[in-house]
Amino acid sequence: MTDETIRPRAGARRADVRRTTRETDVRVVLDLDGTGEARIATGVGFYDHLLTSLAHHALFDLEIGASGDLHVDEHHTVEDVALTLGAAFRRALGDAAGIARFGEARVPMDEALAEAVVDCAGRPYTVLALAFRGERVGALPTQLIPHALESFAREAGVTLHLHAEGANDHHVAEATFKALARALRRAVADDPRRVGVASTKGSLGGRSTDTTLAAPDDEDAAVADVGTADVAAPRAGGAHKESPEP
Ligand SMILES: [Mn+2]
Repeated sequence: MTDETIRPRAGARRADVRRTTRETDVRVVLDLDGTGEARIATGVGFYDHLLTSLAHHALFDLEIGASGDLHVDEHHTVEDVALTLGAAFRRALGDAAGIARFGEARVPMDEALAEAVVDCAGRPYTVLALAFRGERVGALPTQLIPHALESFAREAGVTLHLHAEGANDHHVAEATFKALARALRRAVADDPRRVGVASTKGSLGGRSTDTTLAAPDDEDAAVADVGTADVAAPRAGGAHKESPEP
């Protein structure tokens, strides 16, 4: 190997996570090194649209199947899909060795403009300023969009700063997910000059180079890590069940 930009991966960055509660049953299959192929079926059409856009612009392959208590409302389904996607992201990223760690992007959609800045360091935090004007876009209540992003960040162990404004809520939401996608794509990309993790601590948050990963500081943010079949889910009654790598 003479080209330093070609760094073989220790393993595929894929995860297959299932999360089941009395309210929802969610399965997420995620490949961080995909082509943007998405098959999303949450039962909430505009949410499918946003998640499809996320996968497409992040170049993640993403399959999401969810059946939830939509007869109650969209809340549990939207939240639990986001939690499961976050868990899959964290698991797929593994020890995060060799990645850029930080990413940012600004994406317009007609009159709307969104900015995303992310840190994939195992530190769940969200700062959101999303200027929605109405109560819903299609079947998705706009107030669930920040809730979904917070839920994703918590389980993914990602710091998210997202700002977006515009006259049309569909545009604001879509630009937000596209900006998030582009920022995540950059953050998880290889830094060919980086040996090990991009942290002076030597580990990123709860991640380490060991196969048994330490829990993050915030117990609420705990997710099933490598070798863990079941852990308590953040919302009552849930558990992640992670399929073994193929
Ligand atoms: Mn909730």
